[in-house]
Amino acid sequence: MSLRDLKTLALFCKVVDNFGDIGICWRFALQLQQEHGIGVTLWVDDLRTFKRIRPDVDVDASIQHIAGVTVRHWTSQDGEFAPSDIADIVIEFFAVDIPPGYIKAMAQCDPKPVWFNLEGLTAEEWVEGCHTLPSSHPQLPLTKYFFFPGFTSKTGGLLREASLLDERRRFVSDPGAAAAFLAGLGVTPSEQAGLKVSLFCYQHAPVTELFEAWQQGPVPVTCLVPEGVVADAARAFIGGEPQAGAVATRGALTVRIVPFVAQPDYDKLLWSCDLNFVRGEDSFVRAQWAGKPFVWHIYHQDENLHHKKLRAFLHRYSPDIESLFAFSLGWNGALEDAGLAAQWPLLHADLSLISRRAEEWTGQMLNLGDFTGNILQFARSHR
Ligand code: TRH
Repeated sequence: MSLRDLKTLALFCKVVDNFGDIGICWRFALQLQQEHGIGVTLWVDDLRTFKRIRPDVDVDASIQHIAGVTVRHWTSQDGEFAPSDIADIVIEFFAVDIPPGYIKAMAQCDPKPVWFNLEGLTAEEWVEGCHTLPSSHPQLPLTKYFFFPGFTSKTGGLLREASLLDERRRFVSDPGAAAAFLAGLGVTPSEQAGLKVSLFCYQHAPVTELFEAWQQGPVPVTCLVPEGVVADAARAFIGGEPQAGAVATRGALTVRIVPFVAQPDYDKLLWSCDLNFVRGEDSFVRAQWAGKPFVWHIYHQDENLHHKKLRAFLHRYSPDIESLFAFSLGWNGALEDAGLAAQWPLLHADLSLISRRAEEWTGQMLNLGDFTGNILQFARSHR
């Protein structure tokens, strides 16, 4: 049987909630195109959310080309497709249902495209038993493979651009880079002298409790909050509308609202801070590559399944750092009482230890290869 060239890829993305779906898909699409020369068509339903992380998106265009990627506005499940319309690799992100007409045309291809369902990132062990499992289509001669990102060699590893760590090393070794980047966000030199913390979390995080702990603490803290994040707690602290540029200092805490930056600059924000609060999946992974201490606010799931996922990650990442374990559980509502006022000084005292752990973890994750290289390698062996 002839082998199918793997020159084109169709990635279907539905923006379920927040920015993560499109954040991950855009990063993945760019890497496929820029590092592997693959012709990527990204089908995405919500162009307005996409524009927040990629400002040059045209929210009214049914098709557009951005940085070498073809972006199609995915507006319905209708549509007839011919085998010639079908990409060599077809990827459903987070198990979205792709248009039935597209699947029908996939079945008419010879050889067939390689078809994946990409799942969400979890540290739970069951993933290793499901990663790359095939699933036959009930009616059509097609096989779909389940592909999972992860933290072990029995998973697809983590998304990472080839140049990322070199870019980070250059940035952090240039003492003026962080100061200039933060100044560009409006952060003053005196604010930069404090413990710099970026805060990206969901609205339900115990932010007010954390602000109180910082405000009454002995350590000057400068908390940078991207515009639109935890607006209620930010508004209450600042005493005014939390738009970019708003700032207030109470006790040892300064809270500054910074712009919601384009995706590449978000890495620089993480690299410029001493401690990063991240959430969901993409910023969570970027914080791991930033090699700095981070606290993860996990995406909420029914029956508190997210607490199980959180514990699974903490057991892998920092089983022996009690302060990070306890603070993370409190931050995610996994304890009766978050107790952040008591937990914060313990976490702060361990920041050097946690920094060392962060760097070790980066090395461990590097050894897994990168998600994009891994999925292409699998596709080549299953076409
Ligand atoms: O926005 P999120 O909460 O997205 C979530 C998660 O991905 C979750 O796993 C998923 O199930 C849910 O969506 C549907 O968090 P996440 O994953 O960190 O995505 C945020 C994206 O926004 C990430 O790519 C970083 C980017 N970003 C910027 O580009 N600029 C910014 O200023 C900030 C704060 C974030």
